[in-house]
Amino acid sequence: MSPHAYVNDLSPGNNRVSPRALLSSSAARLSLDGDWRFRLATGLDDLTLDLGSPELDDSRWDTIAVPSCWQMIGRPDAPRYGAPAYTNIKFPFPVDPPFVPDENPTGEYRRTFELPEEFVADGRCLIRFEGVDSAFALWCNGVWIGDGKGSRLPTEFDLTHVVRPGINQVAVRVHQWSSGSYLEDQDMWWVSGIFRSVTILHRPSGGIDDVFVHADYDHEQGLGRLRIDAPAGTTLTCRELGLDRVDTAGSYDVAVDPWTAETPRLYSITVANDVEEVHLRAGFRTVEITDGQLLVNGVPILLQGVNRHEWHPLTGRTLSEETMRRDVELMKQHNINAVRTSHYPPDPRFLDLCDEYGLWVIDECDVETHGFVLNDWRNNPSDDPIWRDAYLDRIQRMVERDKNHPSVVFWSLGNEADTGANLAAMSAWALRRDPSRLIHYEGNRECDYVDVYSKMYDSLDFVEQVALRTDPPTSDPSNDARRRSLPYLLCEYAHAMGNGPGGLAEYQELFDTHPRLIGGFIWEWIDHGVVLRQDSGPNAGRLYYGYGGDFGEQVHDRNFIADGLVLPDRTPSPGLTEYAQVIAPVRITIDPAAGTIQVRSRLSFADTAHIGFRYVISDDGIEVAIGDVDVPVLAAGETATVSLPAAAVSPPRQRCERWIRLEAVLAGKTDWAPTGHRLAFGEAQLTQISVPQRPRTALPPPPVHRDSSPAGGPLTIGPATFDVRGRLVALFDHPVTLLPALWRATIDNDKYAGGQAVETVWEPLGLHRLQHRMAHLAVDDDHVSVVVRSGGAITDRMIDTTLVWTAVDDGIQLQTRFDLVGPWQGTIPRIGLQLAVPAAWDEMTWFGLGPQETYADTRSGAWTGRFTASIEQLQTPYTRPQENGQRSLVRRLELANDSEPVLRIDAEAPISVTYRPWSTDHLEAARHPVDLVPDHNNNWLHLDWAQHGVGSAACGPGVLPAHALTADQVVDAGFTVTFRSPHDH
Ligand code: IPT
Repeated sequence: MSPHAYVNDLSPGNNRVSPRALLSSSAARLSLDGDWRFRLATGLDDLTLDLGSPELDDSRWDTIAVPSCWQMIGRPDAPRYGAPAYTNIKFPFPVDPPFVPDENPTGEYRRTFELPEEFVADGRCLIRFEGVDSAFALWCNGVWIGDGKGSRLPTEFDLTHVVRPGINQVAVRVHQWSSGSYLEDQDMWWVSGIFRSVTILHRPSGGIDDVFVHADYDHEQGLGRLRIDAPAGTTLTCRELGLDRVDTAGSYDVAVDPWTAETPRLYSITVANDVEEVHLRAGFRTVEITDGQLLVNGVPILLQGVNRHEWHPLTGRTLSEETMRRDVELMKQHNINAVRTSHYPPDPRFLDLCDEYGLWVIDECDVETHGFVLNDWRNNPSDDPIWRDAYLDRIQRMVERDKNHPSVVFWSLGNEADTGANLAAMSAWALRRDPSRLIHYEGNRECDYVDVYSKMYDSLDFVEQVALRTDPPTSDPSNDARRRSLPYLLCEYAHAMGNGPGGLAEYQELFDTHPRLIGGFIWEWIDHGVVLRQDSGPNAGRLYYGYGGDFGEQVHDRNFIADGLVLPDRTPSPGLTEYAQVIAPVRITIDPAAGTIQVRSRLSFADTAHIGFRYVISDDGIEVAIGDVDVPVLAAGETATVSLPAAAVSPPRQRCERWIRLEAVLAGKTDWAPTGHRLAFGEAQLTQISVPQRPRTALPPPPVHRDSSPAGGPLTIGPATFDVRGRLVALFDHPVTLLPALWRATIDNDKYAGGQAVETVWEPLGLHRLQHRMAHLAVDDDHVSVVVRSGGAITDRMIDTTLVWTAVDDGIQLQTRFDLVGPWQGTIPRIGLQLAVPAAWDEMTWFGLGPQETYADTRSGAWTGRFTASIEQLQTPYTRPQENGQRSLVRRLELANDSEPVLRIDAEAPISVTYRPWSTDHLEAARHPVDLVPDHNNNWLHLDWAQHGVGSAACGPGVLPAHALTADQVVDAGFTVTFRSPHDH
């Protein structure tokens, strides 16, 4: 038999120790993290034959850090060991299970370590690998020890028979591809190596190898019940609960504060005997499904979650504790209460953090066979008995490792592996081993071996049908009654790729209304960008983040890997701020007519004692009063109504738009945010000026067009100068030009099937390459009125833009009107004007929604105010450049040059504004943010009557009708703005 048989065989591993919990213990341990000798072999024909031999001279080998992913070493400037490769569903090798190609990059690792006497004095000495991707073999002191698979799962081997006090030597051979790869086809980068920690553990004889803490909570009695599975003769101590070295064989009813994600109360416990002490933290809670609802401690809960992959742009799937903590803190700061560990068990320290900070966890097993779908699921391992052991092995290793974490409420069998007997067997095993938790698996549509009806990316209509139980029945009628009795979960929805996701508020509205809906998890947490450095051009030297195809992959899935709520460097994207407000712990509704503010708690357990309330009153966006509002402490789910503050009741001194905003902020500091951190807000307009969502024009339809007759020479009307054909050339002596614009730099959601696919609708109309004709010109003493007809080559569908310029006292007014010409149908990206203004105008101040970007269906996270930002700050650097940075409902804006205002624009009714240092064409052409270079002469200002929403069509529903810009809405379309010189004010 070949010495590498394990690479291609079905065994989950050989010679391993039975799986058990990861315990913090008094027994000796030695970390093997640090430098190892390393050599990368090209494949099985290139191996070091005596790799395991202590005599092998490896002094000329490289050194590599353990843990790490070898493809990430040296990035961005000096990568040494191949490159990461991205595929979503496709296997990057022929689908010939369980075999993988001979061309199989293989990392050979060696190191020595000094073992203190105590490790060998008695008992056993183990070595534990927390994660090795994807298959590996181990030697110690020249002896073959065993092999393993299951990349994101722990593996332990017994070294007792080979180790000795003093210097010992280990060697590990790690193969990028193995039979295990068929079960690990997650939507992520293929990277390899010993990517989590390695430890040597002393297991004293008579020690405590494993502990299973059962900490239930009886909400009716307010009692916790503590039961421990531990070796006979061990004792249990929990000072706080008055338990002092009681027998672990007993069961203890104790008055406790329960654990919930909102109140993550943990109790330190010690399990001990004469030879060993292990320390754990118990959280008391009981999880159950009753009447189609998910109850924790008897209370229905709503999961407001994210799917989290483990990623860092420099280190790949190797994460520092600091990075994990950052993720958890960012989630808590943005009101997220749940994590699905898509699609594998995370670094175990992450679950400690979830216990500590409070997050509900769906712990997902390392199983995904998605690539088989591209071959009609032929030979899918999920239903093939030869793979059964491999499946069972994986669920056992996950459950055993993570069984003591109160945060884990669901075991998930895996992702996108279709359905089959092996998955059902995993479920049965988990249920037997741990009846206290629930089983999740989205692929089991019939719901005959799961506890929750889980789906992905369903439309609002479908979700509502499920909520009302009017959805179609199961395929096997005998499953229907059970499925209808289960709660429904969107384990993935709202695809956060690029600009978006839009329409979160509508989903949340459904979740908040129907008890059967227990919430959802946004896809996904982070853009998995890989750090790169731009090597030439004006941005040479700058870092950016690569995606699929940037590493020479022959097959790849482009930027589908950049679909997170945080950018690769963990900067929150506007989507995260939007989500935070949509799932805020309190809903604030202000009713100016009644003079009241209503605050409703959306919490399930905690009261609002930790939340303070403060109001801000602003006149035309300028803050005129701030103060505290006394809101009584609300129990979970309660509502209170208080009066508007007195300052809000007195009328403003002059005619203006007066708004009040009530902010809910942290009253004191928490583990995850400082005092004053904003959790939610609500706002209302106090004065009666109405703010239409879309302006209507006062201009009549354009005159029957005829060729314009050039006037005598350049025209000047007030501060505006036009060329002979009526085209704007200057405003207040600054060069400014203007043209109609219908295109936006394609967002990811515009490209895919569920959306108004650009390729089928917008491109054929040539909206990205409009040609223009001045179709009409009329001039008198203080008016210039023109009609510009614009259209794309080939088509007779065009748009007439009427522009009427009128000199007014302190500036010049522009009235616009947009009329579609020909049989238009469907959606249009935007309708408005694109102005080229001087590049020196580097700052914008606006009165409208802000501070972040907003689109028709992403307006929850922004409020009405006056905001200032540099042109740089106005851009959102999406990992793949695309339309971004729009500010909506803008009534007034001011452009400034070095903080010196140069141009003011007042809109009669609110418009949308986008300001950027490059044109839409330039933005469209860029593949990465470093491809974008500010234009030499111009900045580009879009003033839009409307823009199409963003939706979630990259992998979900498109823009909802209410947020779409469709041809039939273009009736009396147009807006009026006045350009003024700020010096006049
Ligand atoms: C779904 C996957 O579960 C997830 O891993 C990710 O790939 C996501 O799509 C898209 O980014 S599967 C999809 C075919 C619905």
